[in-house]
Amino acid sequence: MDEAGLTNPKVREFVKEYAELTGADRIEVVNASDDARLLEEAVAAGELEKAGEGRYYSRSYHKDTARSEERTIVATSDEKDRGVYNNWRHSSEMKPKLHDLMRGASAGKTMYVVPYLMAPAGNALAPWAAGVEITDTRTVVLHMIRMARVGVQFVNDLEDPGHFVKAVHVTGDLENLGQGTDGDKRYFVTVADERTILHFGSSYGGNALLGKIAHGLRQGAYDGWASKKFLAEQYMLIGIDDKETGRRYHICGGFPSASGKTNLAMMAAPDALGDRYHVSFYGDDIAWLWVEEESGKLYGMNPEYGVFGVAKDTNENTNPNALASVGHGTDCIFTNVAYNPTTGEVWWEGRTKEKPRDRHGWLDWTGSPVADRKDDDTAPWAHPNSRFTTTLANVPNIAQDYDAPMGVPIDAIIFGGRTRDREPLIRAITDLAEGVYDGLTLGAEATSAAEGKEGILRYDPMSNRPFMAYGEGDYARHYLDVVGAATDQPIFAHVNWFQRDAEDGHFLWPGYRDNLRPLLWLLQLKNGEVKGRRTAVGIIPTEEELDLEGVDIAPEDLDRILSIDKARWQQEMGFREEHLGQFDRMPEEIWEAHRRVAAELDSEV
Ligand code: OXD
Ligand code: MN
Repeated sequence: MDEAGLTNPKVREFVKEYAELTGADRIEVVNASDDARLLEEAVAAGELEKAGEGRYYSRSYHKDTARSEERTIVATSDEKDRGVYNNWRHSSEMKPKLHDLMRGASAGKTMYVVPYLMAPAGNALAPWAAGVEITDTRTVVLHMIRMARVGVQFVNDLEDPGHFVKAVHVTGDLENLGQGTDGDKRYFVTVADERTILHFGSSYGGNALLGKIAHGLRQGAYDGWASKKFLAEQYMLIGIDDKETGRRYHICGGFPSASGKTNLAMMAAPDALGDRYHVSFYGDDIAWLWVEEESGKLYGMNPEYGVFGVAKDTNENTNPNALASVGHGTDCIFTNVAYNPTTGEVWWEGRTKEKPRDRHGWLDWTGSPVADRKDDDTAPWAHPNSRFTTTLANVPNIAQDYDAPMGVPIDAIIFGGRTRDREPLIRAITDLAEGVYDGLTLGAEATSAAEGKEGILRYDPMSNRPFMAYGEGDYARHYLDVVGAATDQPIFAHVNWFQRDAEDGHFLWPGYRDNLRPLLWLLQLKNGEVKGRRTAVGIIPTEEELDLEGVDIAPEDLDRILSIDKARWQQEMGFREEHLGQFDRMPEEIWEAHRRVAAELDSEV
């Protein structure tokens, strides 16, 4: 610690405590400048392989490929923090349990100490963004360097030396943890009122990169509520420049997983509108929101420094910017995609229409040669949750000011479900309580019988269901308070790119780059430049208002995505009532919004 210049005495105490507990052989403090050396070491040790020049490939243990929601727990010392989704447990139960699991579990290993900041340096929320992850896995360190700002400078000079998140990651013996069985030994615990994260039993993604989800979402949400200062949301964040007027707008928003959040965040303007508009990328997964003191406006920033993107279906058509961000020389890391060690190529389902024709040399995500497969073996080559990890600066349309301390003023907050009917292309909501109500009733269609019944959403409030840190009613209250305190209220909207024809199932809206069009309409509505058409569930664009230059869409399809199916909506209101009824202390404003929408639907002809 001396050698690395780690001077914060509280951090040093924390490191010593866990070095003793886990029994690690040696301690290594990491700065971002150690990246090249650590990459080399990881390649030499066989933890990473080279995927061509300046790109890397890793494979996780085959039973350790995704976040585990059942094993994820928020613990505090106050039972009032129990919510429907946060798997609350008392910290006096969980801390000893985790300490027992971690005791001696890093023996023989190096304990890496990764000081990080989940904010641009100097940001108003930086006091809640400092943390130290200690981990016994080198590839976790390499991911953290890409996903967060890493270095001792982020914790050495804290105003309060003890105000950092203590994040402990111990991998455990992956082959003997009973993943997914009754004897599952994994635990991923955020002790939120002690700002301590204890994760045991995985080395993958959100289970192991503790800055991202455990701190950036769960701990951040709890801190934002406890301090009354901010929100931590699973939102993408983009800027839209109107080159004609010189105005710049910022939109953030939440989408349940597999609803196209990364593609939206990295989108380029459609060709027909490209001369006038430019979309810039701030982040694809997390936004922290607060009211900026001087202007009184709602501001947002992406606390992350990189993208941990789902590889599946990423291609030249769906997301060319993502592909460019993982090109040669980017030092990106692929995990669990298909890999060809002879050529250094990588591939995943949806990368190209057809699989690589020459199968020679290709290994699937488990490391087995695909050439040895039987003809009828249809198992995917890449794991469906295979990922790419790359820093924000590698994304071609990264916003110029992505690293600026100030953050950006938020003009609109959008929620996007994935629903085959009922939800129109866009409906704008100008009332705060109705906007929050809409976010709380966000969901995506159940995708299999096990997950729910057809036509009934799997609700995912604000796309935060797996990241809720405290009670949902208290969360709604806090959201209303934070956004309600802003002088210039953002406009809300619900979007849906996924409506399908009832008969042949084709998508009614082309999606991808064309998704900019309804967003431009939303900004025009906020500016008073268009009026839209009022409905019980929000304002929707008229056909004339939506800029459709260069879009190939049948008139009857357009009509469908710009209309409201009253009967389906009335049915939905019943489901929503049940959904909201589960939560304690749901603010009266939210229930009023629900009743207002229901009454308007009933009174509409
Ligand atoms: C997630 C992620 O699991 O962003 O949502 O990785
Ligand atoms: Mn996410």
